[in-house]
Amino acid sequence: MERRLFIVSNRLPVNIETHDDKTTVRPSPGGLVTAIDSYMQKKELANEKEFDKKLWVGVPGCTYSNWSRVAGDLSNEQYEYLPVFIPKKTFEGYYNGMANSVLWALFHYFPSFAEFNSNNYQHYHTANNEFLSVLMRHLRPNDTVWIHDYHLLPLAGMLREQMPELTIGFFLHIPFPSYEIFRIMPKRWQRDLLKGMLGADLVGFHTRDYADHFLKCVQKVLGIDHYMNVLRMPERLIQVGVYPISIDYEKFHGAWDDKTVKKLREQMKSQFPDKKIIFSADRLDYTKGVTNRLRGYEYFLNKYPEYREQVVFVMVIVPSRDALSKYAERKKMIDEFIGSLNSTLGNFSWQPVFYQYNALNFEELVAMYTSCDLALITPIRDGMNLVAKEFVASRKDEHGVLVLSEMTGAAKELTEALNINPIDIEEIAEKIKRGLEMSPTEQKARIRKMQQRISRYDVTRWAEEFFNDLNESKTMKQNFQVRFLDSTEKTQLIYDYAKARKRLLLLDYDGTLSPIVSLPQLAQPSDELLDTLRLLSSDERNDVFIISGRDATSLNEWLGDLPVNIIAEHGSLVKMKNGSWMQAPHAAADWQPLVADMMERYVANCPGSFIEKKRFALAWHYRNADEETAPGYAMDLYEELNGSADKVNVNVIRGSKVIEVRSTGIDKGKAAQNILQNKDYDFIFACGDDTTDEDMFRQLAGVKNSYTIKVGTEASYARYNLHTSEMVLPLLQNFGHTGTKKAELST
Ligand code: GDG
Repeated sequence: MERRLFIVSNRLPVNIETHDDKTTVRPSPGGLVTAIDSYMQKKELANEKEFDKKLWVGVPGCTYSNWSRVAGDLSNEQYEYLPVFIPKKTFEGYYNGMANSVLWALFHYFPSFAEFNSNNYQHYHTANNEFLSVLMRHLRPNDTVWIHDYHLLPLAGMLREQMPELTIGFFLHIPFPSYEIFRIMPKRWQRDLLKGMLGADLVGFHTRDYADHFLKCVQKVLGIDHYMNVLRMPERLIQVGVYPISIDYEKFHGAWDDKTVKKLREQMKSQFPDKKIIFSADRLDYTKGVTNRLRGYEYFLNKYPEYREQVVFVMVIVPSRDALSKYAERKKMIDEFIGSLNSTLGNFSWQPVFYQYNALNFEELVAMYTSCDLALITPIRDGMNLVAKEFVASRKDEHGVLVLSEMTGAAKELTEALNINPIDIEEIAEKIKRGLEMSPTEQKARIRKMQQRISRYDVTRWAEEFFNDLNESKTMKQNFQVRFLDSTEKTQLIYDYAKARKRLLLLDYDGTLSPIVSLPQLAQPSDELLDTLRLLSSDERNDVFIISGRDATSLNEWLGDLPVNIIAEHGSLVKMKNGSWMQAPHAAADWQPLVADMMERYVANCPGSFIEKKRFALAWHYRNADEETAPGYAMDLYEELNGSADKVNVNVIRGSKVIEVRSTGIDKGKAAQNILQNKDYDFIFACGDDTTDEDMFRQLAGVKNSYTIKVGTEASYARYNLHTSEMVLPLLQNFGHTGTKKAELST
């Protein structure tokens, strides 16, 4: 079957222009197109072709009738374009109202600029629905969909509902804010938007900070935890990753030698002979810090007057979102500031700022990048900022200084730039001076290092890493699922048990051998269970392990008389049958007083909750606490504990209505691994109900002759699910019964 990739973004990468009643259409390939195309080329060259067809879904920026007139002109393009037509009023509310007036403002930490309006929120959903409708007309279950940016936060969730099997990636190009900012939105919006994003299999961000903010918001708002950046929903897993976007390095580096670029560069230099040139280029936006940049420049000229007439600032602003009043106001502010600065500091022979409110073409832009002495990039917030990377890549001469705001995603990678806090006008002035006075040797060293990094991690690599992880998430999805053991598989399981010569049985206790009860001490084993365990463990072909998070004392009290092996506290303590207890090398308890203090506060505030003390673990249970309020306390405690976890070398685990803390390096997976090292089993059976059992299932995935069983209806790394713990004992009884009839079965 044809393998297809659907790219979804607000706008289609095409330019449609109508002049004198004639409409023309031209593809306008941006960074994303380059990234995807070069990734695919690379795959094809390696004979690993992944997609047969590429389709792009987005708003075309023209009317339906204009599109119909020109659509044929695009038929030979690499992409099939699927236009989404959104009624004007809906588009206005979706694009200007919600995306740009709420999400853009809030996600860039400008909460006072956010204009909350429930009609616009509704329009935002309706518009996302329009994208959904177009997609649903074309999609097949084995397709891959890659959704881009803040305009389309709900879309992955909408798609997932309709087509659970789809592979969906989502990438956010702007920052993801901290929870304190995110929570400013109405709660319903917070939940909807996050749930929407969680429709994807892979959610990508530019930086670790943005990913961490997202994970925290998901935990606070939806109560979903992550383990190593994987979020677990009842029915599936979602991976969260960091993919700093980059540029087409060769395009910018190679442009140095382009004839037109060369000519324009010389023109620029001869226009300002003997002057240092400072350059900046950005879209008109309040996030870009343009007025502060100008203030910093003004401060520099006032503090260091010897630089007057020795320097010019060439500033390009690209018009953007002019329908919004905030943007029109910004334009006015910039115009006025520049007018005043030029008239107060300038004279008939020198103008401090040269300003253009219009985009440059590619050659002009690179000519500016390569003729200036210093690029001054000062956003108050910026997801990444590609201008900084483009400037560095363009400098084939290994000259020029980058002054870069530490509030950009790019600052995390371009560590050799001169960093500034964009609010600090004095710092901007000092760094301008430092940059203009930097020796050519230092400039070269800094630019070289940054070029090495950008050329290695270019836009192709960005796409490659995203797709690699998206593919991995497909495999993860296949391994993590709900699959109930049916009667044929059960017969096979029992048959395999019967014919095996050396068997390993790993049995969790609470929720598996015994149902969950209100107090841990009430979960005594029934006589029936004890008889079954006795029967199984008396068969010399069997190694039976009770593998539990429980304390050793109660396990010993209840099961100590049986010839079973016991693993207590997730592996901290082990007792081989008829032997004595041994402690795992990593087990430690010195952290307990600190953690107990934290937990005590939660016991006081959350009536009904209690602490279970084990030798090497502490568990805060809230199964008997108020159902409404307890999960909130659990989340706070979890977070507080996690904040201190690294310092004291512990792991914090969220189980079913319990938060448990134990020494690092101890889990049921590692315990299972230790057992497997010692013997060659030809039948392995592992059964458990809790998140802690997933470590064991993951460890056994792919191990020959192994059957892993999850008790419960949630997705799991286990091969099979059993609905309830009541189904476990009859299965074990079947084993016991069959074991005695081995001869009969094997004949
Ligand atoms: C969003 C995020 C993130 C600028 N002036 C001219 C011109 N440009 C081009 C640059 C660059 C692009 O515009 C600007 O890229 P940025 O990264 O700075 O910002 P946004 O477009 O707002 O993008 C941002 C990005 O997504 C990618 O994920 O980095 O943080 O806000 O490519 O070259 N191009 C031309 N003339 C100009 O005058 N031709």
